[in-house]
Amino acid sequence: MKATVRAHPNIALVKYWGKRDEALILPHQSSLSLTLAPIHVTTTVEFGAPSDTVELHGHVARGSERDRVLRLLDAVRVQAGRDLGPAKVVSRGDFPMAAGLASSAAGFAALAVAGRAAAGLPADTRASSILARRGSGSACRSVQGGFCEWQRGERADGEDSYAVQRFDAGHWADLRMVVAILDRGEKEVKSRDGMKGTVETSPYYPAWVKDAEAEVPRARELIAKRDLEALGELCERNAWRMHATSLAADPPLCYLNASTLGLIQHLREQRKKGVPVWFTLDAGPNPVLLTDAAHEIAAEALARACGAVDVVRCVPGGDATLLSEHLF
Ligand code: 2P0
Repeated sequence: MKATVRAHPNIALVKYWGKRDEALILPHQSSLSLTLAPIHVTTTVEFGAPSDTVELHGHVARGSERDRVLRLLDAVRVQAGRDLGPAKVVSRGDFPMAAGLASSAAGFAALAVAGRAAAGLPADTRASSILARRGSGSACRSVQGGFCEWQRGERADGEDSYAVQRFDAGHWADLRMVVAILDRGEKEVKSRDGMKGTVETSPYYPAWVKDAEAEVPRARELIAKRDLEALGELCERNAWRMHATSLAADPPLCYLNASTLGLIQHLREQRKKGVPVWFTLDAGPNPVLLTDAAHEIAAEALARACGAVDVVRCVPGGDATLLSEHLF
Protein backbone atom coordinates (compact mmCIF):
# COMPACT_ATOMS: atom_id res chain seq x y z
CA MET A 1 0.00 0.00 0.00
CA LYS A 2 3.11 2.25 -0.16
CA ALA A 3 5.12 3.27 -3.23
CA THR A 4 7.79 5.84 -4.04
CA VAL A 5 8.54 7.27 -7.47
CA ARG A 6 11.14 9.65 -8.86
CA ALA A 7 10.16 11.74 -11.90
CA HIS A 8 11.91 14.47 -13.86
CA PRO A 9 10.47 17.81 -15.01
CA ASN A 10 10.12 18.55 -18.71
CA ILE A 11 10.48 21.62 -20.90
CA ALA A 12 8.25 21.98 -23.93
CA LEU A 13 9.86 22.56 -27.32
CA VAL A 14 6.35 23.08 -28.70
CA LYS A 15 4.28 24.54 -25.86
CA TYR A 16 0.88 23.67 -24.41
CA TRP A 17 -1.07 26.89 -23.95
CA GLY A 18 -4.81 26.71 -23.40
CA LYS A 19 -7.49 24.24 -22.38
CA ARG A 20 -10.62 23.13 -24.17
CA ASP A 21 -11.83 21.49 -20.94
CA GLU A 22 -10.81 23.08 -17.63
CA ALA A 23 -12.00 20.24 -15.37
CA LEU A 24 -10.38 17.34 -17.23
CA ILE A 25 -7.38 19.46 -18.37
CA LEU A 26 -7.73 18.83 -22.10
CA PRO A 27 -5.61 21.03 -24.35
CA HIS A 28 -6.59 22.82 -27.54
CA GLN A 29 -3.40 21.62 -29.23
CA SER A 30 -0.71 18.94 -29.01
CA SER A 31 2.72 19.71 -27.53
CA LEU A 32 6.18 18.15 -27.44
CA SER A 33 8.77 18.22 -24.67
CA LEU A 34 12.11 16.98 -23.45
CA THR A 35 12.31 15.34 -20.01
CA LEU A 36 15.23 16.79 -18.02
CA ALA A 37 17.77 15.12 -15.73
CA PRO A 38 19.38 15.14 -13.23
CA ILE A 39 16.80 17.35 -11.46
CA HIS A 40 13.81 15.41 -10.12
CA VAL A 41 10.95 15.16 -7.67
CA THR A 42 10.50 12.14 -5.37
CA THR A 43 7.05 11.27 -4.05
CA THR A 44 5.87 8.59 -1.61
CA VAL A 45 2.19 7.62 -1.45
CA GLU A 46 0.71 5.36 1.22
CA PHE A 47 -2.91 4.27 1.37
CA GLY A 48 -4.43 3.11 4.64
CA ALA A 49 -2.99 6.06 6.61
CA PRO A 50 -4.83 7.38 9.72
CA SER A 51 -6.00 10.49 7.78
CA ASP A 52 -5.38 12.30 4.47
CA THR A 53 -2.12 14.27 4.77
CA VAL A 54 -0.11 15.97 2.04
CA GLU A 55 3.41 17.34 2.58
CA LEU A 56 5.00 19.12 -0.38
CA HIS A 57 8.62 20.29 -0.34
CA GLY A 58 8.73 20.48 3.45
CA HIS A 59 5.40 22.12 4.20
CA VAL A 60 1.90 20.81 4.89
CA ALA A 61 -0.23 21.50 1.81
CA ARG A 62 -3.58 23.23 2.33
CA GLY A 63 -6.41 24.60 0.23
CA SER A 64 -6.34 24.11 -3.53
CA GLU A 65 -2.79 22.68 -3.48
CA ARG A 66 -3.97 19.86 -1.17
CA ASP A 67 -7.23 19.40 -3.08
CA ARG A 68 -5.40 18.87 -6.40
CA VAL A 69 -3.33 16.04 -4.88
CA LEU A 70 -6.31 14.40 -3.17
CA ARG A 71 -8.46 14.65 -6.32
CA LEU A 72 -5.84 12.74 -8.28
CA LEU A 73 -5.78 10.05 -5.58
CA ASP A 74 -9.60 9.86 -5.74
CA ALA A 75 -9.20 8.97 -9.43
CA VAL A 76 -6.74 6.21 -8.38
CA ARG A 77 -9.38 4.90 -5.93
CA VAL A 78 -11.91 4.74 -8.78
CA GLN A 79 -9.41 2.84 -10.95
CA ALA A 80 -8.64 0.42 -8.11
CA GLY A 81 -12.37 -0.14 -7.59
CA ARG A 82 -11.99 -0.58 -3.85
CA ASP A 83 -11.76 1.38 -0.63
CA LEU A 84 -8.08 2.15 -0.10
CA GLY A 85 -8.57 4.31 3.00
CA PRO A 86 -7.00 7.73 3.61
CA ALA A 87 -3.67 8.58 1.97
CA LYS A 88 -0.40 10.06 3.18
CA VAL A 89 1.70 11.85 0.54
CA VAL A 90 5.20 13.28 0.96
CA SER A 91 6.94 14.92 -2.01
CA ARG A 92 10.34 16.58 -2.32
CA GLY A 93 12.16 18.21 -5.21
CA ASP A 94 15.88 18.81 -5.58
CA PHE A 95 15.72 21.96 -7.71
CA PRO A 96 14.76 25.60 -7.12
CA MET A 97 10.97 25.57 -7.14
CA ALA A 98 10.56 29.18 -8.23
CA ALA A 99 12.87 28.64 -11.19
CA GLY A 100 10.10 28.56 -13.72
CA LEU A 101 10.82 24.88 -14.13
CA ALA A 102 7.52 23.10 -13.81
CA SER A 103 7.95 21.31 -10.49
CA SER A 104 4.23 20.52 -10.82
CA ALA A 105 4.95 18.46 -13.95
CA ALA A 106 7.48 16.21 -12.18
CA GLY A 107 5.38 16.21 -8.99
CA PHE A 108 2.11 15.10 -10.56
CA ALA A 109 3.85 12.53 -12.78
CA ALA A 110 5.52 11.02 -9.69
CA LEU A 111 2.21 11.16 -7.78
CA ALA A 112 0.29 9.41 -10.58
CA VAL A 113 2.80 6.56 -10.98
CA ALA A 114 3.27 6.16 -7.20
CA GLY A 115 -0.48 6.37 -6.54
CA ARG A 116 -1.24 3.58 -8.99
CA ALA A 117 1.58 1.41 -7.63
CA ALA A 118 0.50 1.97 -4.01
CA ALA A 119 -3.03 0.92 -4.99
CA GLY A 120 -1.67 -2.30 -6.49
CA LEU A 121 -2.51 -1.31 -10.06
CA PRO A 122 -0.19 -2.58 -12.83
CA ALA A 123 2.41 -0.29 -14.47
CA ASP A 124 0.72 1.40 -17.44
CA THR A 125 2.28 4.50 -19.01
CA ARG A 126 -0.91 5.53 -20.83
CA ALA A 127 -3.08 5.27 -17.71
CA SER A 128 -0.43 7.08 -15.64
CA SER A 129 -0.10 9.85 -18.23
CA ILE A 130 -3.87 10.45 -18.25
CA LEU A 131 -3.91 10.48 -14.45
CA ALA A 132 -0.93 12.89 -14.26
CA ARG A 133 -2.65 15.17 -16.82
CA ARG A 134 -5.61 15.54 -14.48
CA GLY A 135 -3.25 16.98 -11.84
CA SER A 136 -1.42 19.35 -14.20
CA GLY A 137 -1.45 19.27 -17.99
CA SER A 138 2.29 19.27 -18.59
CA ALA A 139 2.71 16.43 -16.04
CA CYS A 140 1.42 13.91 -18.60
CA ARG A 141 4.71 14.48 -20.49
CA SER A 142 6.90 13.59 -17.43
CA VAL A 143 5.75 9.98 -17.01
CA GLN A 144 8.26 8.95 -19.64
CA GLY A 145 11.74 10.17 -20.47
CA GLY A 146 13.25 11.57 -23.64
CA PHE A 147 11.02 13.35 -26.13
CA CYS A 148 7.31 13.03 -25.36
CA GLU A 149 4.38 14.20 -27.42
CA TRP A 150 1.10 15.07 -25.69
CA GLN A 151 -1.54 14.26 -28.27
CA ARG A 152 -4.48 16.58 -27.78
CA GLY A 153 -7.06 13.88 -28.48
CA GLU A 154 -10.60 14.33 -29.68
CA ARG A 155 -12.76 12.64 -27.08
CA ALA A 156 -14.78 14.59 -24.52
CA ASP A 157 -13.78 12.18 -21.74
CA GLY A 158 -10.03 12.77 -22.33
CA GLU A 159 -9.15 9.09 -22.68
CA ASP A 160 -7.21 9.81 -25.90
CA SER A 161 -5.37 12.85 -24.48
CA TYR A 162 -2.04 11.61 -23.12
CA ALA A 163 1.69 11.72 -23.87
CA VAL A 164 3.60 9.16 -25.89
CA GLN A 165 7.36 8.85 -26.01
CA ARG A 166 8.72 9.48 -29.52
CA PHE A 167 12.44 9.09 -28.75
CA ASP A 168 14.10 7.98 -25.53
CA ALA A 169 16.79 9.98 -23.72
CA GLY A 170 19.57 8.01 -25.43
CA HIS A 171 18.45 9.12 -28.90
CA TRP A 172 20.13 12.52 -28.46
CA ALA A 173 22.36 12.19 -25.40
CA ASP A 174 24.45 15.16 -26.57
CA LEU A 175 21.57 17.65 -26.33
CA ARG A 176 21.68 20.12 -23.42
CA MET A 177 19.20 22.47 -21.78
CA VAL A 178 20.57 25.21 -19.57
CA VAL A 179 18.04 26.97 -17.33
CA ALA A 180 18.97 30.62 -16.77
CA ILE A 181 17.36 31.85 -13.55
CA LEU A 182 17.22 35.60 -13.96
CA ASP A 183 14.45 36.18 -11.45
CA ARG A 184 13.45 33.98 -8.50
CA GLY A 185 10.23 35.85 -7.76
CA GLU A 186 6.79 34.28 -7.98
CA LYS A 187 5.14 35.18 -11.25
CA GLU A 188 2.14 37.49 -11.02
CA VAL A 189 -0.14 35.40 -13.21
CA LYS A 190 0.05 31.61 -12.89
CA SER A 191 0.11 29.54 -16.11
CA ARG A 192 -3.36 28.19 -15.40
CA ASP A 193 -4.87 31.69 -15.22
CA GLY A 194 -2.70 33.10 -18.00
CA MET A 195 -3.71 30.48 -20.52
CA LYS A 196 -7.38 30.84 -19.56
CA GLY A 197 -7.26 34.59 -20.15
CA THR A 198 -5.50 34.02 -23.46
CA VAL A 199 -8.06 31.47 -24.68
CA GLU A 200 -10.94 33.76 -23.71
CA THR A 201 -9.69 37.13 -24.96
CA SER A 202 -6.73 36.90 -27.38
CA PRO A 203 -7.79 37.45 -31.01
CA TYR A 204 -4.61 35.61 -32.00
CA TYR A 205 -5.51 32.45 -30.09
CA PRO A 206 -7.01 30.45 -33.02
CA ALA A 207 -3.86 31.12 -35.05
CA TRP A 208 -1.71 29.88 -32.13
CA VAL A 209 -3.64 26.60 -31.97
CA LYS A 210 -3.36 25.93 -35.70
CA ASP A 211 0.33 26.82 -35.83
CA ALA A 212 1.39 24.86 -32.73
CA GLU A 213 -0.41 21.74 -33.92
CA ALA A 214 1.48 21.92 -37.23
CA GLU A 215 4.85 22.47 -35.48
CA VAL A 216 4.66 19.19 -33.52
CA PRO A 217 5.31 16.83 -36.48
CA ARG A 218 7.99 19.24 -37.78
CA ALA A 219 9.75 19.17 -34.40
CA ARG A 220 9.50 15.37 -34.37
CA GLU A 221 11.25 15.17 -37.75
CA LEU A 222 14.04 17.52 -36.64
CA ILE A 223 14.58 15.50 -33.45
CA ALA A 224 14.74 12.30 -35.55
CA LYS A 225 17.57 13.94 -37.56
CA ARG A 226 19.18 15.53 -34.48
CA ASP A 227 19.16 18.84 -36.37
CA LEU A 228 20.03 21.28 -33.55
CA GLU A 229 19.97 24.44 -35.65
CA ALA A 230 16.54 23.83 -37.19
CA LEU A 231 15.10 22.59 -33.87
CA GLY A 232 16.52 25.66 -32.11
CA GLU A 233 14.85 27.93 -34.66
CA LEU A 234 11.55 26.07 -34.30
CA CYS A 235 11.75 26.33 -30.49
CA GLU A 236 12.32 30.07 -30.53
CA ARG A 237 9.54 30.62 -33.07
CA ASN A 238 7.09 28.59 -30.99
CA ALA A 239 8.03 30.39 -27.75
CA TRP A 240 7.64 33.81 -29.41
CA ARG A 241 4.22 32.80 -30.75
CA MET A 242 3.02 31.60 -27.35
CA HIS A 243 4.10 34.93 -25.86
CA ALA A 244 2.62 36.88 -28.77
CA THR A 245 -0.81 35.34 -28.28
CA SER A 246 -0.55 36.10 -24.53
CA LEU A 247 0.54 39.70 -25.12
CA ALA A 248 -2.60 40.12 -27.24
CA ALA A 249 -4.89 39.01 -24.38
CA ASP A 250 -7.06 41.52 -22.51
CA PRO A 251 -5.65 42.37 -20.01
CA PRO A 252 -2.31 41.73 -21.75
CA LEU A 253 0.04 39.13 -20.31
CA CYS A 254 3.73 39.90 -20.45
CA TYR A 255 5.93 37.26 -18.83
CA LEU A 256 9.23 38.69 -20.14
CA ASN A 257 11.19 41.38 -18.37
CA ALA A 258 14.12 43.59 -19.36
CA SER A 259 16.73 41.01 -18.39
CA THR A 260 14.95 38.32 -20.44
CA LEU A 261 15.19 40.51 -23.52
CA GLY A 262 18.81 41.39 -22.69
CA LEU A 263 19.72 37.72 -22.58
CA ILE A 264 17.93 37.01 -25.88
CA GLN A 265 19.80 39.88 -27.54
CA HIS A 266 23.15 38.64 -26.24
CA LEU A 267 22.32 35.08 -27.32
CA ARG A 268 21.70 36.26 -30.88
CA GLU A 269 25.06 38.01 -30.94
CA GLN A 270 26.78 34.89 -29.67
CA ARG A 271 25.06 32.86 -32.33
CA LYS A 272 26.36 35.20 -35.03
CA LYS A 273 29.83 34.42 -33.63
CA GLY A 274 29.20 30.71 -34.15
CA VAL A 275 27.96 29.56 -30.73
CA PRO A 276 25.07 27.12 -31.35
CA VAL A 277 22.61 28.29 -28.69
CA TRP A 278 18.86 28.94 -28.88
CA PHE A 279 16.23 29.69 -26.22
CA THR A 280 12.76 28.74 -25.20
CA LEU A 281 10.63 30.57 -22.63
CA ASP A 282 7.72 29.32 -20.50
CA ALA A 283 5.23 31.46 -18.63
CA GLY A 284 7.93 33.38 -16.76
CA PRO A 285 11.05 35.49 -17.30
CA ASN A 286 13.65 32.69 -17.11
CA PRO A 287 14.86 31.44 -20.52
CA VAL A 288 15.97 27.87 -21.07
CA LEU A 289 18.90 27.60 -23.48
CA LEU A 290 19.15 24.81 -26.01
CA THR A 291 22.63 23.74 -27.03
CA ASP A 292 24.94 20.72 -27.25
CA ALA A 293 27.40 19.21 -24.76
CA ALA A 294 30.37 21.00 -26.32
CA HIS A 295 28.74 24.41 -25.68
CA GLU A 296 26.94 24.01 -22.36
CA ILE A 297 29.69 25.81 -20.45
CA ALA A 298 29.54 28.67 -22.98
CA ALA A 299 25.73 28.75 -22.54
CA GLU A 300 26.12 28.93 -18.76
CA ALA A 301 28.67 31.75 -19.10
CA LEU A 302 26.29 33.61 -21.43
CA ALA A 303 23.47 33.28 -18.87
CA ARG A 304 25.66 34.51 -16.00
CA ALA A 305 26.96 37.43 -18.07
CA CYS A 306 23.31 38.46 -18.54
CA GLY A 307 22.58 38.46 -14.80
CA ALA A 308 21.49 34.88 -14.09
CA VAL A 309 21.49 34.38 -10.29
CA ASP A 310 21.50 30.63 -10.76
CA VAL A 311 21.97 28.22 -13.67
CA VAL A 312 20.76 24.62 -13.90
CA ARG A 313 22.45 22.49 -16.55
CA CYS A 314 20.34 19.57 -17.74
CA VAL A 315 20.65 16.50 -19.95
CA PRO A 316 17.88 14.35 -21.47
CA GLY A 317 16.18 12.46 -18.62
CA GLY A 318 14.56 9.05 -18.28
CA ASP A 319 11.20 7.60 -17.24
CA ALA A 320 9.46 8.07 -13.90
CA THR A 321 10.77 5.13 -11.87
CA LEU A 322 9.78 3.23 -8.74
CA LEU A 323 12.31 3.40 -5.89
CA SER A 324 12.69 0.88 -3.09
CA GLU A 325 13.47 3.56 -0.48
CA HIS A 326 10.54 5.59 0.82
CA LEU A 327 10.41 9.16 2.16
CA PHE A 328 8.63 7.98 5.37
C1 2P0 B 1 4.21 23.80 -21.36
N1 2P0 B 1 3.38 25.49 -19.71
O1 2P0 B 1 3.91 23.24 -22.42
C2 2P0 B 1 3.58 25.15 -21.09
C3 2P0 B 1 4.40 26.26 -21.65
C4 2P0 B 1 3.81 26.83 -19.41
C5 2P0 B 1 4.22 27.41 -20.70
O2 2P0 B 1 2.39 23.58 -19.23
O3 2P0 B 1 -3.18 24.34 -15.66
O4 2P0 B 1 1.26 23.81 -14.95
O5 2P0 B 1 -1.83 22.58 -14.49
O6 2P0 B 1 -2.51 22.27 -16.89
O7 2P0 B 1 0.84 22.31 -16.95
C6 2P0 B 1 2.42 25.12 -17.49
O8 2P0 B 1 1.12 24.82 -17.25
O9 2P0 B 1 -0.86 24.05 -16.28
C7 2P0 B 1 2.72 24.69 -18.86
P1 2P0 B 1 -2.16 23.26 -15.82
P2 2P0 B 1 0.65 23.62 -16.30
O10 2P0 B 1 5.05 23.31 -20.58
